[in-house]
Amino acid sequence: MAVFVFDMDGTLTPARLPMESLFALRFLPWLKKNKAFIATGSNIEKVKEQLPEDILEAFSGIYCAMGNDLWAKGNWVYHKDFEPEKELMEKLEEFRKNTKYPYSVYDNYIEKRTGMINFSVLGRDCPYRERERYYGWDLKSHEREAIQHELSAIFPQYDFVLGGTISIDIVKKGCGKGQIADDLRQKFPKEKIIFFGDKTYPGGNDYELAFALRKMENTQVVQVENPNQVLRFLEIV
Ligand code: M1P
Repeated sequence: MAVFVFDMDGTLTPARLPMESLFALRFLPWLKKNKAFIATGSNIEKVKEQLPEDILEAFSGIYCAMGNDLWAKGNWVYHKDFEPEKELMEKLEEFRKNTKYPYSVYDNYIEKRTGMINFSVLGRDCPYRERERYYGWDLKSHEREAIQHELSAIFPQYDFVLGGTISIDIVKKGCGKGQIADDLRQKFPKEKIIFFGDKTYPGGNDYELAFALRKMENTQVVQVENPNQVLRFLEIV
C-alpha cells in the first residue's frame, strides 16, 4: 500500500485559507482508507485553523515547520528546535527597517516556529488583501530574492527558502522539508511514497522534499496547481 504525503497551502487548501467544504467532503472518505501525511512549513496552530478536525484526525501524521515538528492524532511525536544567532536576528531587523516597500507593514514579521524562522518584511499580521499587494510588488522588485541571496552569503549554515507569497523560511542546513523524506523512508522502508505539492520546482518550498524523494527508489512526485487537481489525480471527483 502506498504512503501519501501532501503539502497544505496551495495543495489541500487555498494559500492560508480553510479547506473548502466540498473538497473536505470528497477527500475524507478517501483519507480514512489510506495512509497519509501532511508536510507543511506552517505550525500546528495554522494547520488547525485551516483543516477540519475530522480531516486532521484521519491523517497518520502531520509534519509541521518543515518537518521540525511531528504531530499524530493530537500528540506531539517529536520536535527539533534551535536558537538563531543574534547576528541573524539583527540582520532581519535591518531588512525590515530598510525595505523599499511603499505601503504599510504589519506586526509578526519574525515568526519563530519549532526549528525554523519565518521572516516577512510585510508582517504576517497583515490583512489577506495586503498579501496580494506585497506579492505583486515583490514579483517586480524581487525583494525576497535579494534578501535570500544576501542572507545565504552571510550565513551559509542556514537555508533560506522563499515561503508562499510574502515570506522566507529559514532553517539550519539539513533541517528543511527534505528531512521528511528520510523520516518517512525509515518508517516505511518498502512502500511507495507519493508526494503532492504546488511548488515542487526549483526555488519552490516543496522542492527540497520533492528532490529528496526523487533520489529515492519507489517514490512519485505530483506537481499540482490547486486542490482540485489532487482530487482528480486520486480519482475522487
Ligand atoms: O506552506 C507554504 C508557506 O506558507 C506560508 O508562506 P507565505 O506566508 O509566504 O504565503 C508560510 O507559512 C510559510 O512558512 C510556508 O512555507
